[in-house]
Amino acid sequence: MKNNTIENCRIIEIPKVHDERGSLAVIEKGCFPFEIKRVYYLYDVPSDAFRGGHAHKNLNQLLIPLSGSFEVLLKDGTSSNRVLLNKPNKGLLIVPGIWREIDNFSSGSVCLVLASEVYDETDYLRDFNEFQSFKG
Ligand code: T46
Repeated sequence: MKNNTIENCRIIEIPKVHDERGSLAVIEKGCFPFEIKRVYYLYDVPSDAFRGGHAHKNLNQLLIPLSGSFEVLLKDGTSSNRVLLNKPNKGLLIVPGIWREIDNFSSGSVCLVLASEVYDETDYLRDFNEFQSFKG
């Protein structure tokens, strides 16, 4: 977990069915490499808001821009990468041991998060120095 790098984070395309009535995206077992234990979502986010600013020790997550767009800055202690999420059928897999900062929310955006574990505050690294020590 602590050895994960930003290379282990990737965009996952969610299968969709499109016809003249619109699109239907399907998330089911096997779509991505963890079982879902929790689902939450960010909404009514002001465009100048800054979310995240932490890492998780053991949590896998898939962030999906259900509506609108936002950006995710990923850091592994050595490298960083900024990812724009703006397609509701393209989610960002964030593996454990990766610092993330989320900003540039468009008006009305909704960020759906599928998570591999239930909420546990002790899983958070909310201080960047603590994160760097964790990464060794
Ligand atoms: C992440 C981004 C996308 C709960 O009580 N239960 C929960 O499941 C979560 C996620 C949070 N909380 C409480 C903890 C805080 O008192 O809600 C408050 C806000 O949480 P936080 O500051 O962690 O929110 P974000 O938006 O900065 O980060 C959250 C996730 O924590 C994080 O893993 O990647 O959404």
